[in-house]
Amino acid sequence: MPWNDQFECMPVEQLQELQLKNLKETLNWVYEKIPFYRNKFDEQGIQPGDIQRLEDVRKLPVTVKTDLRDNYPFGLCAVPLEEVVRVHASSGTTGKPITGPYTAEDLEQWIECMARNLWAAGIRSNDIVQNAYGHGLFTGGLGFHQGASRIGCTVVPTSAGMTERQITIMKDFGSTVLFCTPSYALTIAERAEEMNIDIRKLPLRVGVFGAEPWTTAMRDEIQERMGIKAMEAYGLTELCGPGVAFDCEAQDGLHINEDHFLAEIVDPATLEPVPMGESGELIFTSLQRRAMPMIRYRTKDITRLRREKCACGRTLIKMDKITGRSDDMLIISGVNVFPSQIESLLLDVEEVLPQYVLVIRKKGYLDQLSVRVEAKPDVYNLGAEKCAEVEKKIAGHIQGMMGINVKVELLAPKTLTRSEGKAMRVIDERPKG
Ligand code: DLL
Repeated sequence: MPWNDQFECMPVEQLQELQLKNLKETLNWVYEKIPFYRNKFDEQGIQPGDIQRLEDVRKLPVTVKTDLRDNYPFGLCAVPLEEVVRVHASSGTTGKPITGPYTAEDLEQWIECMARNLWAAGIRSNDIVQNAYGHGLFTGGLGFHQGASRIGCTVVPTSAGMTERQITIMKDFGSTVLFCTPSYALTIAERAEEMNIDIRKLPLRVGVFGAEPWTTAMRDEIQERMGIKAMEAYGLTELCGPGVAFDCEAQDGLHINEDHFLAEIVDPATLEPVPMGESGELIFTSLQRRAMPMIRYRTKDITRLRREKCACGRTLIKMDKITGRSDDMLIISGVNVFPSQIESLLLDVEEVLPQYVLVIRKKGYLDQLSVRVEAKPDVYNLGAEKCAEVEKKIAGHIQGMMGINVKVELLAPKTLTRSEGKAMRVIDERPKG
C-alpha cells in the first residue's frame, strides 16, 4: 500500500484534472506575485487565462538556471521573507548559487513527497536510518531527514564524510537503512572491506540513493556488495530537492509526484515536445508551491516518460533512470556519448574497480576521450603487460559497442579521489571559449 494512495493511485483522468486546476492557480499566482514571470508572459503575449488544457503549458516560455542566477537570491520569490521558513541552496560548479525558499506549506508538501519516496522503498517506523547525505544548504540531508521522521523512523544524521565512523555507527547502531549518493555508497562499501567488515552481514537492508546519475549496472554492484536493495530518489533544488520522483518495489522506472510537478519531455535543441516514450530533456512546472514555483523549468536531465500500469498499483507517470544531462553529453567522432554509457560498459569488465573518470581533450578539431579506470589490485599486481592487455580489451569493447575510439588508461587501485557526495566523473580539459 502506498503512503498516500489517494494521490499516488488516483485514476489518471482525475489526476490530470487536478493538475490542470493547480496549474491554473499557480500561473495566476506567479503572474500576480513575480514580476519576472509577468514580464516574460507579457512579452510572449500570453495570459494565465490562455491556459485551458494541460497541453497549453507548451505555450509558456521556459525558465533556465541563469534566470535563477540573475534573480539571486530572492528575485523569484513570490512571498515576503517573513513568510519564508527555510532557504536551501545549490552551489553548482560555476557562479552564484541558486536558492530554494520554502513557505511552511511548501515544507509540508516536501515532507509528504519524501515520505512517499521512502515508504515506497519499504522503509517503516521500526527502521534505523543512517542519513549520510550532506546536511546543510544541500537539500539531501534535511529532505531525507524530514521524510524519515514523518514515517517515524529512528534517524541518525551522520551527514556525509568520515567514512570509517559511518561504518562503525552502521555496525554499532544496527542501521537498517542508508541514505547517500550512489558513489558514496561505493566508497563506504570499499572502506568497509578494508576494515574487514562485511556489510552484507550487518542489519543494513535498503539504501535510497540519488543526487547524481548512476546506471543499473552501478545499482547491481551496490546491491551485491552491500547485500541490500538499492532504491532511488530524484529531485533538484529548484523544485524542492529530493522527492520529485522515486522508484517503487518494481525497480523499473521512477514515479513522478505528478500532483506536485507537471513533467514534459522536449527535444533539447528545438524545445518541441517529443512523442510519449521518446527520450529528451525533462521540463517541470511546479503545481503547488508558493514561495518559488518554477514554470517550465529546464532540468537539462535526459530521460523518457512512460504512462503505464505499474505492478505497485501507483498511477503516477514513470520516468526512466536519468541517462545524463544535456550539458554532459560529449560528441566524440560525431557520436553522442553520455558518461553513463561508458559506466555501464566498465562495470561489465571484471578486471576493474567501479572507480573511473573521463577526460576530454582537444586534438586538432576533434574531441578525444580518455577513460581512466582503476584496476583491481590482483590485476594491477600482474604488471604492465597485463594492464596493457586489459586497456586494449576495454578500448575494443567500447569501440565495438559504441563505435568510438577512446584511450583507456588503467590506474593503480586507490588512485582516484573517493566521492563523499556527487562524484566528478568528467574532466574537461578542452580550451574554454
Ligand atoms: O541533488 C537533490 C537530491 C538530493 C536528489 C538527494 C536525490 C537525493 P541538486 O543538488 O539541485 O539537487 O541537483 C539536481 O542532480 O538535475 C540531476 O542532474 C541530478 N540528480 C538528482 N537525482 C538524480 C538521480 C539534488 N536519481 C541534479 N539520478 C538534477 C540522476 C540525479 N541524476
